[in-house]
Amino acid sequence: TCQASSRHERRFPDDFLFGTATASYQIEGGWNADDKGENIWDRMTHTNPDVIKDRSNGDVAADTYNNYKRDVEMMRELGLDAYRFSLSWSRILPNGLSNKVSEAGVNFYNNYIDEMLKYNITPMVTLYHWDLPQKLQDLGGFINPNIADWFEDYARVVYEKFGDRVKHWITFNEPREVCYQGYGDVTKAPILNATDVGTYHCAKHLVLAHAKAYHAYANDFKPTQGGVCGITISVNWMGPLTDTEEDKFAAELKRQADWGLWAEPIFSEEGGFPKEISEIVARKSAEQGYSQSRIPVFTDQERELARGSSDFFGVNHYTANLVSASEYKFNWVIPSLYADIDVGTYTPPEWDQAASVWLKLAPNSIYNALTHLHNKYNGPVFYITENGWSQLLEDRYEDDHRIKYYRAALNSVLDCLHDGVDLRGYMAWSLMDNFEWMEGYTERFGLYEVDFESEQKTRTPRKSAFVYKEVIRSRVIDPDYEPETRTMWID
Ligand code: GBH
Repeated sequence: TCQASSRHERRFPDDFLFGTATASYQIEGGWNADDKGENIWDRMTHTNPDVIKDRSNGDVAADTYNNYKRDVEMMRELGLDAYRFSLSWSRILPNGLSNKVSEAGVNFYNNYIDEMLKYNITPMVTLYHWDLPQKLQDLGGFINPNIADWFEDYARVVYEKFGDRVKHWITFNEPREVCYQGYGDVTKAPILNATDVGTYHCAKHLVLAHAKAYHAYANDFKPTQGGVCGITISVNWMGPLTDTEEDKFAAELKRQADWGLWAEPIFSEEGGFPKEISEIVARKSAEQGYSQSRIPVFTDQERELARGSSDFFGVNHYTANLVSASEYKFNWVIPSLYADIDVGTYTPPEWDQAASVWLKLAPNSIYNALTHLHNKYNGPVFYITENGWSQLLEDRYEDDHRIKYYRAALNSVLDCLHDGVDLRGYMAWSLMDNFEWMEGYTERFGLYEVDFESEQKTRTPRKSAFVYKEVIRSRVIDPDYEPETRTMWID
């Protein structure tokens, strides 16, 4: 990386979009407000509360459904250029299908979007951040190939309702977490635990759903609305533990399993699933007595539909692992995605540890991940659509670890810009504390603390909020900046 560039080059361009990110189920509440339909997180947390660490749920969460004006006020306090949030599919289409559109749901998002635009904040909208309408789950969710048409129908509704004002669309947030954690494991709804085939069948159908929604926009909305449509994939950096060919190949397999399954069909020249993974799974499936490979293939037509179907690459980035062909292996259930690739991962103990077990401050990890993707996929446009640090509630205002993490991350962003990565924006996760999925409210990612005990779900800026505000204002990272007050203001 470039340490030596002079200070005036270590600046964020004026048109670089600084923002924060959230997701509908994690903040909105209003789980049954008006005619909103039930989604898979409502169902799972209500019928199976033990799967959530503190037995909590998102029924009320930060109550953004009633507090959206305060949220926009916080965006103004921070001086954000952009705000990334997601739409609750079953708030807009209570049954998941497009025959019935909820007026109340559409009104809520109209108000939210209009309030942002009033203050020149660019909305960046995710269509799917994990809250599938329960009705569609009952029909198989992402295992049913019809999901691609259902998702396209939903996408057309939201382009039509909001596309006059929303110019940045993200179809899916983190396909790996949807497919592996939700279908191939039990760490996200719908906790299906179909370890052998769940991840792979979900992966194919999710890619096709994305592609159909992309083409619907490109063909029928983009010509008049003029926005962009892409996908967000979680890309943590996976480098080799040692310089041996075995470890380098192990790291490549790990990258293909973590994000290649979704990125290759969309961003690569050839399209389709990563070859090495397809070969391994086909061989193991035969050995295991399956009549067909556990990983499906794309027909030529499907491959062409998905290839090139994204205007940008959205990256959620948090951390890094070192990958070994022989050491540090975990006892994965056989067969499953990670048993199929059969590699080990390691993180050095000297990397700072967040409250989340999986999250450490890994040096240069944004630079390593983005330059890799830049070279592999011929320099696409990137947005970092999430990046952030968790703490326990105890730290409250003084979140110095988070500040250290953000400064390191933003320096890594500057290294990317310096080396020609076409990175257009950075969204910090998160604007405020929220429902952290299986961890409930025990892990906090917010620049603003939320008092979930209070009636108003009171939001209070942490120190990191002031530090981020100053970066956005000045477009440089001042390593010594200390806020002079704990009281926020709007410039
Ligand atoms: C993002 O996922 C999500 O998009 C966002 O909703 C979430 O709140 C945020 O990160 C913070 O977690 O428990 O060892 O099985 C980030 C990627 C990948 C992080 C899966 C948690 C679970 C690892 N996530 N990981 S483990």
